[in-house]
Amino acid sequence: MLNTTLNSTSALKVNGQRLMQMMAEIGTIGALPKGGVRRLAFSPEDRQARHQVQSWMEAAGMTVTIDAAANIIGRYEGRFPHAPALATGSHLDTVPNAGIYDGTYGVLAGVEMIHTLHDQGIRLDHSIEVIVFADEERTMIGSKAMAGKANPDPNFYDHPHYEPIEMGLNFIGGDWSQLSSAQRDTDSLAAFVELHVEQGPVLEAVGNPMGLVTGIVGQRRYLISIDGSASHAGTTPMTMRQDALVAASQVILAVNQIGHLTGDGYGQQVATVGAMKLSPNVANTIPGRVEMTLDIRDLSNARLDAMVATLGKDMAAIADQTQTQIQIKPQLRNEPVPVNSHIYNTIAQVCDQLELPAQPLPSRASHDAQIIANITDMGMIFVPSENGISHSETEYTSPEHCIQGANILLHTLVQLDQHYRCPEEAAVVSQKESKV
Ligand code: HGY
Ligand code: MN
Ligand code: MN
Repeated sequence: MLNTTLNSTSALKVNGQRLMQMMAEIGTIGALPKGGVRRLAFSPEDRQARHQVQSWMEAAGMTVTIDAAANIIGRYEGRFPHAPALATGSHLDTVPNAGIYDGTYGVLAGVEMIHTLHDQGIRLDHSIEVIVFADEERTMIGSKAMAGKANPDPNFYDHPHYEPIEMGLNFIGGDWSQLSSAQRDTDSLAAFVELHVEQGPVLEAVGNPMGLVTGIVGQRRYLISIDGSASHAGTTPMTMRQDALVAASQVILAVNQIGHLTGDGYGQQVATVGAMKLSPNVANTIPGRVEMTLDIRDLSNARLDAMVATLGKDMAAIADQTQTQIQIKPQLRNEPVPVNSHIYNTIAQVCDQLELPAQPLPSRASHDAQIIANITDMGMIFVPSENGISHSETEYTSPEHCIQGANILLHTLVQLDQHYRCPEEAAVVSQKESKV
């Protein structure tokens, strides 16, 4: 049991002002002129934000360690320190033109939750960990390594636009050569709950309730390369061209078509070409090579398999018709994951106790939580995103919703602390009983 009576915790509230102050301060690291941030994984800004959060973790009464995958682990000891810990967390790295909430909000709400417990002298039975996962936006190497799902071959993570992953990881305190040591046993965590902004329009469309996440979509990311032949734009007849950009444009339309499939449960899947690079990229030369990314998502692996198969057939026909070579290289694969039903019900119950309306919905963004679900029970809490916008400088969530979400996280972990028994406690209780 808590070292204070349970009803005293029901009045517990995070220090909203301190939370929003941390949000504002961290938003100055990598700040962009229009109010967003750029803190690419493994960048100096990423490292600076990580250092800042580590000092806030220490000020909140946590001990801080960094594992070989460069995950920051802030730990607030419980009464039974050898029992599996309860955990929360998210990421600090961002897409190039990001808002200040994606990932960062979940990390800082976790730090604020511990600071509140520490201020009140409250120790739960379980230790609590707040985890900052490394590079969530591109490779998810932090959570994948912790879950034992990282590819041990660093070349798998190679990408023409990024430095080798070994260098990046080492730059922020990891050690690629020891990556496997970051893997956690399935009995080292009792549960993991991630708090995150919704990044979509669902909650706002129904009056901005809190989000009870039911599951997280499957996601597959690829690098598509198209090779034709670069030659003179003036002297090469149209009938003699192997134009990589013409082929790429047909591939982009084929991707868009699988995104619009209907029937057989289709209708919520998404398919995106988000980045493209062509060479030699000059006006008077026919493009010889195009590299582009493919990102597809759905709640069903079977539909994702079918989308990949359909696109493969389309690309073979396009390559034949344009006399180009088209290759597709997997970059990332996340399985669709349901949340743990007990954690889901606990979050719903806490929203009810806090008199906060709540709405079930799937997460159509990926999160570290779906990777950590490989090693422990997982749940997610969403707060609304204004206009459903994210991965944009105009991303916004109100302070009121940020603070409500942090209170839901706090009370969810307090209740899970009672649900997941500590083996050591069982030993203490049985000792007491035997003395009677
Ligand atoms: O792509 C995603 O869903 C996440 O923001 N990394
Ligand atoms: Mn995120
Ligand atoms: Mn993101």
